[in-house]
Amino acid sequence: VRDWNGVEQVVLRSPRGDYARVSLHGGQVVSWRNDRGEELLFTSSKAVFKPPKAMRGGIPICFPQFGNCGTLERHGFARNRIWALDEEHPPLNHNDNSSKASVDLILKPSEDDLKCWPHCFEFLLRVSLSKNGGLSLVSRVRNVNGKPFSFSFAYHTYLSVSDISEVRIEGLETLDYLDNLIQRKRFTEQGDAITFESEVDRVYVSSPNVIAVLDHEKKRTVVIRKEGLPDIVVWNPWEKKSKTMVDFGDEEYKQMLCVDAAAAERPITLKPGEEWTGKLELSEVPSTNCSGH
Ligand code: TA6
Repeated sequence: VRDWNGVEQVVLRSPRGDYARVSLHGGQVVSWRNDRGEELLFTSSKAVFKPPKAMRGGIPICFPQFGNCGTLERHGFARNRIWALDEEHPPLNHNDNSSKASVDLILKPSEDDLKCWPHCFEFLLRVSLSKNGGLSLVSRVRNVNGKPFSFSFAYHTYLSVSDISEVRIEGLETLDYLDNLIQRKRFTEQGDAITFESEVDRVYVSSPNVIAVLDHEKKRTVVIRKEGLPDIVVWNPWEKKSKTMVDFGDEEYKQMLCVDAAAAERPITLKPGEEWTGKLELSEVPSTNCSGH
């Protein structure tokens, strides 16, 4: 655990030299590097690190709301809060010859949170780095014996890519998607893989639990595995939209792609005492050619 700009961060390392850094601000993974020291997540060069505002990049946790609907701030308040280390499970390192280095963070609602979202929840987040450098995030949300409540959720994952026009996503073919650019109108994906030549902001619904993001230039594939999260949100603001965001460099849209494992179309409902688990696993696979995965 170390202090960074006044907020604690936890650094996880693998025996191979892979590395992840988790900030207690927002419970946000802010860096994930492979054993060659390459950064696999995007962080804007203009990212503003000013708690409580979320920092643009890494993997912000969108809870209890994904999107702009409703009364809460966009994507909910969890990513704008300071989380605590879960004392019951102190950070674990590989030198404890465990299979994973991991840290457990916890978020509970403040009085102010309960004013804008009057539900008693406990949110446990476990971030782990496996021996082969895979990154996993497990979220457990429990309804602490209040009234039933519903929430939407996303791991808002900013992947670093070499050139967005050379990137393709495999695994979402033939799925229905809601297009956020046209009032969430529903379409069916026709392509054999998703490629990018303009702004994209889509929720692919009822998606498979394994998809691949292939970066042709870097000869790299990031495999995304998920559980408990039916949807995949795909977002690239492209040039015009990115110029409207102060914390987004003008040309940076070319080096990023958000591929978010989410529960966005249909909220998740928990009865008192019930618990939901949502899991994300990211692994980097060097791709010799970018056709197969
Ligand atoms: O990922 C989809 C999305 O909802 C886009 O519509 C865009 O708003 C993006 O998230 C960024 O949201 P943020 O609050 O991180 O700037």
